[in-house]
Amino acid sequence: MAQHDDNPLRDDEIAVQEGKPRLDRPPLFKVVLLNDDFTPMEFVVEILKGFFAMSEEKATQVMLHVHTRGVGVCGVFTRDVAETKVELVNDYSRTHQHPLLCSFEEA
Ligand code: TYC
Repeated sequence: MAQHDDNPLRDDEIAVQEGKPRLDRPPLFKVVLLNDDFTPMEFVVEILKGFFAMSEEKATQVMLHVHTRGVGVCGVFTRDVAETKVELVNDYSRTHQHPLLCSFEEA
């Protein structure tokens, strides 16, 4: 019996439980830009291109949406990425002395 249990090729008696097929997805957050009366349109377009990898055309479209509607989505990210983007954008705007506000909310 010992002989037969010790045989490394005999694995047919081990019960194997399959794992759950996937992990839950992490919560996602929308990074948004708010309109104001002072930040130049070109600066907002530069932000959308530089921090959110938008083309000139897409960035102009999103900037005009924010300009007319008051708020617009720049992208959807996990919490850490959203927090970092908001901090980088707000720091950059402050450095250039523009009041542009970026924030995030659960998607
Ligand atoms: N309203 C600004 C202007 O007329 C432009 C602007 C657009 C500012 C989007 C902020 O998030 C913003 N110069």
